[in-house]
Order: sequence, then structure tokens, then C-alpha cells
Amino acid sequence: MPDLTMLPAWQALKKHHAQWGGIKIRELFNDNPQRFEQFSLQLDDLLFDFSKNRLTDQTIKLLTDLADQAELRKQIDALFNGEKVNPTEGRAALHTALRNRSDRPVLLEGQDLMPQINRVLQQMETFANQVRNGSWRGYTGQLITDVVNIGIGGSDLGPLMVTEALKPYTRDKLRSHFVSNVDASQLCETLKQLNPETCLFLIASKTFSTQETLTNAHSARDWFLAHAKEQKHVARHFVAMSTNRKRVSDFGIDPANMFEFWEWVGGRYSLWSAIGLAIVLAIGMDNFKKLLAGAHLVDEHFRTAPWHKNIPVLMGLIGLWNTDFWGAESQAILPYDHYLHRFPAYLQQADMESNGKRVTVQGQQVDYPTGPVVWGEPGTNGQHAFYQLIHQGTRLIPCDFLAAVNSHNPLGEHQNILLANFLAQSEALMKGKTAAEARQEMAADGVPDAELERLLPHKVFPGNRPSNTFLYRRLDPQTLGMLIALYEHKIFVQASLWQINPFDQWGVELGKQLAQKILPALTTKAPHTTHDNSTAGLIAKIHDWRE
Ligand code: G6Q
Repeated sequence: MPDLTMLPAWQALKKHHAQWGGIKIRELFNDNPQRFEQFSLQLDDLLFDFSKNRLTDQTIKLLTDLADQAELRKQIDALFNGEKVNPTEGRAALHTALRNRSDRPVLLEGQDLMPQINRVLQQMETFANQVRNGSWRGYTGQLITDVVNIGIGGSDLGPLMVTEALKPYTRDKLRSHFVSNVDASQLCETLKQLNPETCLFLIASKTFSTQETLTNAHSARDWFLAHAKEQKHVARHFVAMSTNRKRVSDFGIDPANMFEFWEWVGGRYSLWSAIGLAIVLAIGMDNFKKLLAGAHLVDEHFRTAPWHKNIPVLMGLIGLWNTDFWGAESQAILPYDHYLHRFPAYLQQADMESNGKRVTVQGQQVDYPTGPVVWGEPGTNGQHAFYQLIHQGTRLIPCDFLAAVNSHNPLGEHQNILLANFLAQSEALMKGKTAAEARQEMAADGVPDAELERLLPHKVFPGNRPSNTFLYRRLDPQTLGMLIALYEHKIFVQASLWQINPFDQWGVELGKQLAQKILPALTTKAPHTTHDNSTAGLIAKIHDWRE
């Protein structure tokens, strides 16, 4: 593939950017009363408004040309057709097959994956129904009241985020807990609330070799057996979701209690697979299927819509425009929807682990910025914390605002106040406040002239800060499925253009190896020579201070 920056559309975008000449988004709105209609799209019950960005018709034309010249269509086809889009691990990435709600077969090396996907979905449904209707009980015959998902990274963040987001669809009598950190405090604080006779542990690990997860799983099993005594009781209280049958059985979980998935499901793309069991237990299979249906709807849209009407393609292109041409280094995710409070953390992994790469698929160092730092918090909380920097700091931080029109908890004026803040922030970021406006405002408040001049620079807001807005009817399973899939595909679009592999994660593997190497130096006082001076000094201090 030709170098991205040599493509004619890239060169044209460079020129377009150079000729931008300080035009402000606010002026673009003044010049075009139809700007919202022109730069917003609706898909089912979700509206995507991208009008508050530094872009014109011409920008969209050049960005979509770039998509053509970078052969995005070919890459999307390769993704959906099960080609090895993850060449460093020699794997396909077929998370779209997991939510394929059509009758179409999905082939991997000539074999239709749908029968095995549907078999595991059926197994999940049968099991979840048993737990939820009380026919699956603990070893003393009591109902299961608490489900504990033990997993980390992709085996934690997805199920955790979705379970939180869809809390209105859960039942009080079956509580969900998530333990990920190897810091025993998380496990111990969770276990404190539980009765071994009424809890069910889901050990979620694609490889079943992740140190944190196995350490937590062993400690949970010890805690359980300290009470239940007999090994045979483990079968009623521990199940596994994994690709590794042998390791699951070595751990002592009956393979009959294993929910399988496959190597072509990437960890951070796995909530749609057996890794979603915690979700199914929490919201039931009917709702889980609606989540899958929402994602499938977006998959179809992504596969078929022309670029200028394709929401994830536009999200990806606008992000690239902000990152590579306007120098934005981060991307804020700001849900004005408290149920989405883990959505920024979830997307942080999805995006940063996927596009945090500096070499192309061919192994060449890139000469343009790739994936942004992704971060965020729910509004309105963030307004009272970090928005100051977004409004008046020196950095350009594109923001994604998300909100539901209808709350699951209608209460007095709360939703109107929430939505007023949601709308006010993106408007203020875009419009800013000129010196003339600030002066007029202070004069109207009777601020004396000298004081007014002193305060003026502090009261000016440059504005022109880009943002996208997602507005949806209500945060239901289908809408959530849509939102997640939109971001997954946005990440893929950017990776395709940047020519990087979004499906490997050698940085994560490095962390796994390093900790294994250091552990012996902490568990014995034997002299070690392999560490740098700082690490060796810290190890010595740990031995010194250990109680
Ligand atoms: C995700 C990453 C990583 C992974 C965890 C857990 O894409 O690969 O976050 O999910 O390291 O791995 P296991 O599921 O194998 O325990």
C-alpha cells in the first residue's frame, strides 16, 4: 500500500488545512443555517451530530477521498470476510460474527462459524435461565444471589461497563460483582459481602493463563473451599469462559461448565462472546440479544452505507482530521448519562490498546500521529473538574458528548437540567466568548472600567473547540449495542487509514512477561543482578519495609 502521506487526498487535506485561514466553526454556523441538517445523521433511534467540528463540505469530500485511496472498502471487506486482519498473530477478528443476527453464514477458512456461535449462545441462555429461575442452586440448595466475574482487561471492562450501563434491566435479587485487580483488596472487599453458599464465580480468561485472573480465581476457590470443604462442590459455584479447555480443566473446573469462545475473538472485542455471560446473567438472554441486534444493525450500516452517510467512517475520519491535521492529542468521552460511567474507561482500552501503535502492518515507523489518548468522565461531574482545561487551556481536546433524551429515572427537573448542561457545553466550546462579548457582559454587571480591563483576558474563551454529539432516545440494550459497535468500527477505520494493526497488543504482553521476571526478586531475598539500579533500590526497600 502507498505511504498514507503520499496519497493525493492526504496532500489535498494538507493544503486544505493550510488554507483554512482561521475560519471558526461559529462562522460556519453563521454562514449556513442548514449546517446541522447537513452534518448530522440518524440511524434508528440514534442521532450523530458532527456539525460542531472544523469542517466543511470540502473537508468531508477530501476525507472520504482519503478513505477511497487508502482502500478502506477492501479493508472492511477483509474484516467481515474473516481474512487475517491481525497478521502479527495470524488471526481473523470476527467479533461481527458473534452478533450476526441475520441468516447469513460467516465463513472462516471455508467453515461456517454460525453453528458454533449459536450453540454457545444457547448454552449461555440455558445456564443463565437456570440461575435466574432458581433451578441452578448452590451446594447447600440455596438460590444464587451474587455473581462474581473474575477477569481483567478485555475479560472485565466490557461486561462491567455493559452491566453498569444496563442496570435498569437487572434484578435486585441477583447482584453482579467484578474483580480484576491482583491487589487483594478488591477481592477481599468483594468477598466480605458474600456468602459462599449463594455465590457463583465466573472465571473469564481467553487464555486462562493471565496471572492476575488465575491468582484471584485460586484465592476465591480457597475462600469457597474453606467453607464448603469438599472439592466436588466447586462444580456448582465455578464456571469458566475461555478458549483453553485444558487449562480450565487443570484449574479444576469441569469442562461441562466451560463456555467456549475462539481465538478469532480479540479480548477487547469479546463482550459479545461467552465473555458476556456476566451480562446475560444480569439482564437475561432476551436483552443480551437486543444488545447483539444493536451491534448488528451498526455492522450492516458500516458495511453498506456510503462514506458520507456512514457514521463510524465519519467518526474515524473526523478523528483523523483532528489528530493528524489539527494536532489534537487526546479525545474526551463525556456521557451525560450516569449509567455510562464506565464507558470512557471501556473505550480507553478499546481505542488505546487497538491504535496505540507506531509501526505499520508492514513494520515501518509511521510519520504521523496515530491513536489519541482517550479519557473522560460523566457529565455534569466533569464540568466541575477538568472542563476548565478544555475551555481555556492550551491544548485542543475534541470531545464526544452523549446523552439520552429519556431518563430511566424521571425525577422532577433532573433530566432537563442534565440536558441543558449537555447542550450548553458543546455550544460554549464551539462558540467561545469574544473579548467584545466578555466586555459587554461585565459592563452590564457594572464592573468598573479598570477592573474590567484587568479581568478581560481571563474571561475570554477562544471557542472553536470541536465536538461530536450522540443523542439517543433511551439507553436500552439495543442503543448500547449500537454505541459500542460504532466506536469499535471507528477504531477500525482509523487503524485502516493509519495502516496499523488494531488487533494485536504486544505492549500488554510485555507487562505480562516483566512481572513474571521480577516476582522471584520479591519472594526471596536471593541476590539478583539483572535489574537496573533504581529497580534494585526499590526492591531492597520493599524487603526492608515489609512487615
Ligand atoms: C485485550 C487484551 C487484554 C486481555 C487481558 C486478559 O484485548 O488482550 O486486555 O483481555 O490481558 O486476557 P485473558 O482473557 O487471556 O485473561
